[in-house]
Amino acid sequence: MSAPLLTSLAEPDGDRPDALTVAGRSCSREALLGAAGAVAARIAGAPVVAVRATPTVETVTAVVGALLAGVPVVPVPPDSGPAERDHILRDSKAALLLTGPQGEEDAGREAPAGPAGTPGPAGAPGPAGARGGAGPAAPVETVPVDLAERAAWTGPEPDPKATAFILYTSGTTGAPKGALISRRAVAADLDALAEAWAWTAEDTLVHGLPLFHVHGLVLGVLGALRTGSRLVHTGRPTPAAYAEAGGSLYFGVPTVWHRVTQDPDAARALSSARLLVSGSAPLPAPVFRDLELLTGHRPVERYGMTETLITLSTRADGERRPGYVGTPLSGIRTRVAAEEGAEIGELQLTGPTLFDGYLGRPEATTGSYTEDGWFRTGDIAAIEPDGFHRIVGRASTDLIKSGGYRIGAGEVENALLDHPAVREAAVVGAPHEDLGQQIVAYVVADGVSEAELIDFVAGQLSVHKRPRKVRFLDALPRNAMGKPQKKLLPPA
Ligand code: MLC
Ligand code: AMP
Repeated sequence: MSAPLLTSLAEPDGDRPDALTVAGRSCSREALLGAAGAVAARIAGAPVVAVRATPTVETVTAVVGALLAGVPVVPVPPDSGPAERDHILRDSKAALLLTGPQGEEDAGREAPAGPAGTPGPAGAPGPAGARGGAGPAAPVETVPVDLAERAAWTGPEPDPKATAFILYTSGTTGAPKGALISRRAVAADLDALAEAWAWTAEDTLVHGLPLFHVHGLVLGVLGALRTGSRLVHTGRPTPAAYAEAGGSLYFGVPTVWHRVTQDPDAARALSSARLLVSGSAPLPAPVFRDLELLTGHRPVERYGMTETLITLSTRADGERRPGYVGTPLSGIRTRVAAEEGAEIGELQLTGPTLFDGYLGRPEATTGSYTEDGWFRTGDIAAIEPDGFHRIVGRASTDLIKSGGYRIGAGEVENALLDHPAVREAAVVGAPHEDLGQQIVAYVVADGVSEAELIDFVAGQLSVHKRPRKVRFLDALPRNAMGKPQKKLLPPA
């Protein structure tokens, strides 16, 4: 049984002024705990709370406050446009939205409903903007997080089975689904990772990943708070910022590590680190080798999913092999469902870090498990005789990984089809040296430019879901049944 989720929050060095730094602003654990206590007091009893997940100390404070109060957190990507933000707020039924200082970063994308405690008028577009889909718009109250506030939170420790996070994640079709992640799953995962990576309060963790996904938020914030390590969030994951931060433990997606290898001076500055960790997408073998050449470190690779948290990893005290994501973390069991005689097949998992289903989608939840109760990752993998796992690819080409972000082709296609000039759309992930895959859209449309369509998608969904290229066709290739044949699309 794991210790309560936020056990190490006030320890060690509670008054060290730079225990937590986000985008250049620092605070002590004591200050974080006090400000989070004030958040907890304001939101206690709410069924769920959304957090506008900018890379700020306020976001960390909001998340910690909600976890103290036992209120499930729904992180909202700060650059999400109205279609995506409305879906998340509506689907999660969040009535409160915790934010940093208004207008701090992406001013103009979000109009607050009114001052704190004053919900916008029912039915009026509040912070959720123009709501798509059926049903009236629910008012969402914007609650600013004030770092100067202090309150000692004395509420009881929430049930470990309770939901810590509702993380919205893309499937192959339709809008993102809310994955329910329990407190005990988070605790079990962080403890298993701490063991595998020898991660302790002696470490300084550095990364600059977004605070609305497992990687940056669960590992990158709660991991530091649970192990007691210092955290430096660089705001953006740039090579220069990583080099300057002087940490011992670094997290990055492969795109970040690729960019580090393109900046040899920054890369060399990471030689003094203890461990470089890559995850969220396949780390190309040449990037692994360049990192080793420049930093002297063979990176640790770990594999995970929103629905399972991190389940496989190489270890601080073990072999690290390019192209391999290591062995199961403590408590995780894996199997490969291969056809007779084949070595590769779908990777399936069980263990304490698995999610509790998709919010309000029992059929999707059931469909993500085998009949005998193993979670179906949708990733194709092979397990070597020595237990090392290799991820070969995804079963469906309609789930794209670009820059470590998971993007459903269907969601982008639907956004494109919402443009009046677009009659047909097919979206694919094309191989890309830096992003792993880049989103390419094939459309049948008249009187609209590539740039207009890219901006249109960026305006509706999160900016990272925009196509990087748009190709115009006279018709999509289809089979005799009329189904689009993505394999027959011309090269990007
Ligand atoms: C560009 N921009 C636009 C635009 N085009 N804005 C509006 N409209 C347009 N048409 C702006 C962006 O807003 C941003 O501006 C800037 O351009 C750059 O955006 P980008 O091109 O998307 O950034 P890029 O450099 O490509 O990002 C690379 C990256 C990013 C690596 C930094 O992809 C990233 O952070 N990836 C991490 C994803 C992640 O954490 N995944 C984990 C999932 S959990 P501005 O103003 O903002 O600069 C998981 C589980 C596990 O997978 O195993 O971990
Ligand atoms: P997400 O739900 O955004 O967390 O994305 C999960 C997906 O990312 C997995 O299903 C994999 O396809 C991919 N992924 C994560 N880590 C790795 C890795 N180390 N190697 C290859 N693919 C990975």
